Amino acid sequence: MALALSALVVFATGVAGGPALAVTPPSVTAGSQFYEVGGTSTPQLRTVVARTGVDVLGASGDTMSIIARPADAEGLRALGFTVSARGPVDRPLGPAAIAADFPAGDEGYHTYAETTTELQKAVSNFPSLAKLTSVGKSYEGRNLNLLKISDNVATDENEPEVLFTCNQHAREHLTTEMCLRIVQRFTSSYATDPAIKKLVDSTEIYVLPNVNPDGSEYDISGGRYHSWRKNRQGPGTDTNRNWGYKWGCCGGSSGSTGSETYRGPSAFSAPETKAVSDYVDSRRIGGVQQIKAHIDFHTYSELVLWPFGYTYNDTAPGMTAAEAKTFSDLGKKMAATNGYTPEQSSDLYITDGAVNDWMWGNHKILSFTFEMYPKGGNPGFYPPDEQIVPQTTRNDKAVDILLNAAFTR
Ligand code: CXA
Ligand code: CA
Ligand code: CA
Ligand code: CA
Ligand code: ZN
Repeated sequence: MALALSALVVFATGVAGGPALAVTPPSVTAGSQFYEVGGTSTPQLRTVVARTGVDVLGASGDTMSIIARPADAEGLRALGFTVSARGPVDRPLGPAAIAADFPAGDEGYHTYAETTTELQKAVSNFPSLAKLTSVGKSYEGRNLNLLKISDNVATDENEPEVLFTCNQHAREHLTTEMCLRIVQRFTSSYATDPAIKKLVDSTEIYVLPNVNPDGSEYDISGGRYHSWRKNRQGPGTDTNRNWGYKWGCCGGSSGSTGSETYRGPSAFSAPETKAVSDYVDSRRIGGVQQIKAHIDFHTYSELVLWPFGYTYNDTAPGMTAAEAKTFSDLGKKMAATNGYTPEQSSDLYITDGAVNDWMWGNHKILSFTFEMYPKGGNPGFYPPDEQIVPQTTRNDKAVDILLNAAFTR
């Protein structure tokens, strides 16, 4: 039974042994390998690699980690990069064919159902501090849960609002744990920690632990990991290339459905980005955006990133030199507490349609991306669950700094 069921899952997903999907991203193509690409020390060189359509996992120093087919690796070598294979993508099958939880050994991570339960527990344990709503539904119909944390939580008070979003990319599971850490800390430490109480009393904290629940559930289905990045709408859209600010403008996303950075047919074509952006739009009240600051958590590379991503320039229409300095000062201040590397996101590589450009470009929200642990390719997207506590607590001070920054805006 288990065998038949896992064979069925393999068939349905088109991974290893099943028929090729009509559209097959490199990360799920038989024969795909992890590679390290040397000689990628500048944003321009990293952008060249990203534009070839290989699956970029992270970048550190002069090396990028990617998933690619051997033919892609040859192509990169022909372009002059040093490319070293680091092993096959597929991980061994775990015992379960149905994902009641994460693969064996990683059960400390929270599935979508477990995450929802944690949010419900926060509300039942701290009803005056925590309120659970949804900003809408994913493509497959899951609620995009939003937890508000504040004193007098039922009332929309005139306090700076701060948004934390996690798991836009399916396989970046450590980020959901980061959002849950924020929920835990600002509810259970409220009564005992005066610094926490002060922040909770004076702001309205919004936590959206999973922007892409269809993708993250798919990624752990069948008792093994699938290295899935996108949402689950048709061939999958990269939600972090689907936001409606200079969408598709600048070669920082792909129009090919099979690409890992497929931007979708139009801005906000993904129900997930549409729902979150509608929610943020709705927080513009009487012409004043209530949300002042935002972090979108990703993995990996240990970076603090800020807009704009669509251009290498530090300043642009909608980004004065003074505003760019505000971003870089605050980004550096946060990075000094967690040991990440602070930089404008285009210093990594060019992106268009990413969340931070929209949050800042459309709403003047101080919007950052944190690329969490690890720094390099190992253990990549799948750190053992023992890393959850150290790698999420690592960002406590940076989160507090962002909340404090919301006051001065
Ligand atoms: C990123 C995030 C936000 C703006 C620009 C760049 C990096 C992110 C991506 O490419 O979307 N990297 S990641 N998490 O490996 O996909
Ligand atoms: Ca679990
Ligand atoms: Ca309040
Ligand atoms: Ca308010
Ligand atoms: Zn990501």
